[in-house]
Amino acid sequence: HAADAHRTDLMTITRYVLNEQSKYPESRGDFTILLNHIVLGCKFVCSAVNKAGLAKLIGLAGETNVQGEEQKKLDVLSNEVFIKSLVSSGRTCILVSEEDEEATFVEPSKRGKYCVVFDPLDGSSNIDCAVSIGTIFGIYMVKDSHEPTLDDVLQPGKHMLAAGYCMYGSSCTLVLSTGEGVHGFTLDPSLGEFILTHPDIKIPKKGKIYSVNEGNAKNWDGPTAKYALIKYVEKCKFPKDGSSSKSLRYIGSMVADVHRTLLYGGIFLYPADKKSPNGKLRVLYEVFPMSFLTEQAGGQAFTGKQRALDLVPTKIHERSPIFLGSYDDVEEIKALYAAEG
Ligand code: AHM
Ligand code: MG
Repeated sequence: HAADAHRTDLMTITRYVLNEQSKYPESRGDFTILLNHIVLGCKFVCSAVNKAGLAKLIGLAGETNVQGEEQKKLDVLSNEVFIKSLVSSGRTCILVSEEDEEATFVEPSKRGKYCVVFDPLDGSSNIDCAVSIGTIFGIYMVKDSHEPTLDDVLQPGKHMLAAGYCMYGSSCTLVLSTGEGVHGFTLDPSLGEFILTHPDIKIPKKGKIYSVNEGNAKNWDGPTAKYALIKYVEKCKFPKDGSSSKSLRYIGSMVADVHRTLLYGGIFLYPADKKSPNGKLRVLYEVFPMSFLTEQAGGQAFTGKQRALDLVPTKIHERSPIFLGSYDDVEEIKALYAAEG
């Protein structure tokens, strides 16, 4: 039986990536090794997140908390685990993390050819109420591994080799694209393995959900952004063409909001506003990976000016507005921007 085959022939993420890489004769397993070290970081964060509410009692790593001992914040701890795991993989040369002001240049003896940009724990304001949070990552190839420079990571998103995120939600889900579609894996806690559960994710062409922090509307930056956006959300609520209104869903945790958008369709928006004139979300490790996945799933990602993946970042922590999701829904935003601009 097919179901039996699935139960006994487990497609782990490692097996999946090994299969995929074996299509390239020059592949020596480096990418698989790199990915395994990212996966290890995700498993650690998953386990730590599951214990977050207990941390004051038992400590994040499960050790008894000596009274008065300062516990490391979950995002700081997650960052350390990712950095150490990625360096020890021997496959990386430059690491850019949301948590660190400066990029990490791996010492020559441990250097490999990949650059990893990541946000180890995105949405951390949601930790204390146990709402879904996630890790986001993107992978570039260095040009010259003897002389890595910041220019190796200041590349447009379309140059990424792979991108993904891990969501610590009601289950732990890792979504990955190596440029050949988008695939979702769910952590089986009893095995400690990510198993392929969502092969070839395709975002619906048009969705019924919009996702934006509408409470910011007063601050939406004008005039283009402001009027285009106000028109858009008005249309979502009061469609004039007889179609039904859209539902609003906003978790305030990018990984969860984008994950839902990929699976159910619709649009996720984080525009510029008066407080954040370039938007809030970071180009390298938030906007790019999510835009890469959205395009790979058949959707679109737009900055208000251009295709998001065409953007060339000039600073590692640069921000950009982002509108991503179902093809048709993003098309509408683009039209409104063109009309107002
Ligand atoms: P963070 O990196 O400080 O956690 O902030 C990023 C998060 C995203 O996950 C989410 O999409 C966004 O901030 C929500 O912002 P807002 O609260 O302004 O709606
Ligand atoms: Mg973040």
